[in-house]
Amino acid sequence: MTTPTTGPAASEVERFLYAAETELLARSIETQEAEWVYATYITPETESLAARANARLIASTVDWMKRAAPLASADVAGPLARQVGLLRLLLPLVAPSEPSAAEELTRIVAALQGAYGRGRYRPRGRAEALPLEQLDQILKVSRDPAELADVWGGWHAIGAPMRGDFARYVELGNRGAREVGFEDTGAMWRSKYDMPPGAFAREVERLWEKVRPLYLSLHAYVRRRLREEYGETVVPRHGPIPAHLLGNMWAQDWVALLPRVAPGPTAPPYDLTALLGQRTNDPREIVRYAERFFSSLGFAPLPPTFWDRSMFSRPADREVVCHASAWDLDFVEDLRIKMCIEIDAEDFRVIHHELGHNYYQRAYNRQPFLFRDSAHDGFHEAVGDAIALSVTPAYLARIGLLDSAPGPEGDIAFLLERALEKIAFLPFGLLIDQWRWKVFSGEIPPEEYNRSWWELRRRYQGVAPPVPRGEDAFDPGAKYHVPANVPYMRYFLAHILQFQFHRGLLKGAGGDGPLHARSIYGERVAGERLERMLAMGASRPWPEALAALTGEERMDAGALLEYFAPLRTWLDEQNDGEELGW
Ligand code: X8Z
Ligand code: ZN
Repeated sequence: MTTPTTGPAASEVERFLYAAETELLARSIETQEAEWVYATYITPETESLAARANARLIASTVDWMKRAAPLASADVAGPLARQVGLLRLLLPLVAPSEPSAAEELTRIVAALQGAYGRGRYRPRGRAEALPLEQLDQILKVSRDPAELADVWGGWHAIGAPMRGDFARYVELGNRGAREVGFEDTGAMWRSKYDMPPGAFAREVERLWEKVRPLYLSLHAYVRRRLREEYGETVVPRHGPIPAHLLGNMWAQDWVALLPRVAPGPTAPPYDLTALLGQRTNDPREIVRYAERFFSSLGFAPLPPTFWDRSMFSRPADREVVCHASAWDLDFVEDLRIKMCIEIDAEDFRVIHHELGHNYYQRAYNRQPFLFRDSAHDGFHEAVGDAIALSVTPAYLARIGLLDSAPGPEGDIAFLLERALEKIAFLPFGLLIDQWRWKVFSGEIPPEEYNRSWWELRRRYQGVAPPVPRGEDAFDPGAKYHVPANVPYMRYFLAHILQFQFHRGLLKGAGGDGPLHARSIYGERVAGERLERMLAMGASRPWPEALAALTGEERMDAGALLEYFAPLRTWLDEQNDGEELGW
């Protein structure tokens, strides 16, 4: 390596980063505290506290970014240059430097989040307005298309009032992103993957093309079963599936349909919701199951403060943001989850997902502040899900939740359930940010927000709204991550990566058999390898982190396809005579 002849020396960059990280850590903690209080106690005052903390964090981050610009060309060793680069990508939103615009933007973002959290709807014929969890429950169990359409439309109405604020958020956020050198907020989001933003957009398309045939197969099978149930006037033979019939508010997870789409001989051999309900009505007990899984891999138990400070249930006396999330308030060990846990199979999975975040956060807590993050954001979302792939029927039997492990005759039902969760999700995971990227770039103007949303929903997912939706509605606002300003492509990536992690973790683990039947429960060697990757945080480009776990440097949908191979064969047989697509 050559000695730098121009530009600042490494020690100067080091001093700069030390000062920047010290201040940003303090500001970030302050913001997390305000955000936590707001999300667990929505009032006008907590909203304003959260907005102000965010404004201070953004201002300070932008200030450090601008001061870092002359250092970017510094010929210093890798880690310092990487930290300076990550500083530019620290926030999902940048406000314009003009104080009144920054104040307006942070106020809007907090208000949108609160509007979502307070959302309720009183379904026809009911006495009370219900929160999202209960509306979603109706979507899971009702088979009356009129009731389903009512509940679906009622929840989606919460989006309409957000439209103006959302358009303004796009405008102001873009101004901020341009001030710090990005084309727009979407380009900033696409820059977080150790490759040029254009290459990243192509990378997600590449992955989608690999899994699309499996999605088409699942879609055609489910459409036929729903057509048999509801009749061809409700579910068309060749068209998209009506979105209110899929057992989930956004048609992103179709697991609720399992009892109706699994035919007799492949009927689900057990009902995890019922098994959990027989054990306990205490949400903490359900969280303990997931904690014990991580312990079996060699991870230390969660700290006592986790149990004291987390929010596990919807409080009776105040408004909260129920959408599940995992936190690390001091960026060291003040780990928490915030979730309105229902004792059921879905939340059993979500808890594993959330704890994946917490164990990741703790594993990288000795890195410099700017490296206290995942290799890329899809990694953060994939860890807990990869663990949950090890929650096999044999594992459930091993921990005593099931009396005995079902034989391979249950495999198709099991894989169908997993596909209704994971494969159904893929196009949804992809399209949210396809939409937002175009919104941020201006390709989709405000007067086309809803039309373009449904065009993408139809193109990728093959679903359609129960009634025509015009520009008086703003349906993206009815999905948490849009008002909450959380990028979404991470979940698409995680749905590919988690299978790759699962396959990688199993290398060298005991036992054999097909991917879907294997579990890393109790496998210390797998646990050590996982810990090593998690502890890297964001210190190295993500291909290196991926290689540490799997030996592979590219994201690869092959593990997912291998996992579902037996189901693919079965679906294709079932689809004989069906036309795929819409
Ligand atoms: O938002 C989440 C997690 C919190 S990080 C519960 N997920 C996405 C969603 O609910 O839409 C997990 C899967 C997709
Ligand atoms: Zn998550």
